[in-house]
Amino acid sequence: MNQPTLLIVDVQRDFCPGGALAVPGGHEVVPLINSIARHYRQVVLTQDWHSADHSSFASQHDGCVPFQTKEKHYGYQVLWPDHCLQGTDGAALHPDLDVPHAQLILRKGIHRHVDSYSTFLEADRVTRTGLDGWLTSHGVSEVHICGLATDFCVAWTAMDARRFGFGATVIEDACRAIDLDGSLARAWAAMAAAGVRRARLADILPV
Ligand code: VGL
Ligand code: ZN
Repeated sequence: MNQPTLLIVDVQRDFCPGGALAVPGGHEVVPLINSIARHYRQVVLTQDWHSADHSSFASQHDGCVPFQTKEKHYGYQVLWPDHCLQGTDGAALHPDLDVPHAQLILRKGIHRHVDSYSTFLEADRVTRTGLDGWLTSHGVSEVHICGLATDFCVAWTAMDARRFGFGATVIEDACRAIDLDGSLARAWAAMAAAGVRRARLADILPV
């Protein structure tokens, strides 16, 4: 199948206003994603899915506060508020997301000591989620990516898609960013350097 697969990244309650790690305007992507998803035959959803003692949480480090960085064995890690605890309402997909034909829901960030922004490779840059193999077994060569947050999970997913040899396009108006100390501009520059294409909904939707 030559059609791109749509990856819908982390459109979960905790990343929307009122949630534990709310992305500004995060809920706005829901109707936009609903409108494009039906144009894709193959859709994959992802969920950030942490244990309550996950090491990316500031609460797990004495004297640390959310949004500071800390050096870990695999590099610098932003410490986050507790979010997307496995099985909780905050970790649920946004209730208005309407993508009944999605084939795979992939949960990531499940290992306590390693974060995983990317849907392909965890932050140690070694542990695979298996998405590359899943896509390859389905004959997929290209992914379109939307969701939350542009500068973290969307960007890392898009760059890793390139690393595994897939064509990758981020649908920018179907994403929202956290934008921590310039992280959004850095993410777009890194994505461009990795050969990630950037599109808008109007480029994707049939006229
Ligand atoms: C995300 C921060 C922490 C994301 C996940 O989905 O972009 N950001 N965990
Ligand atoms: Zn997380």
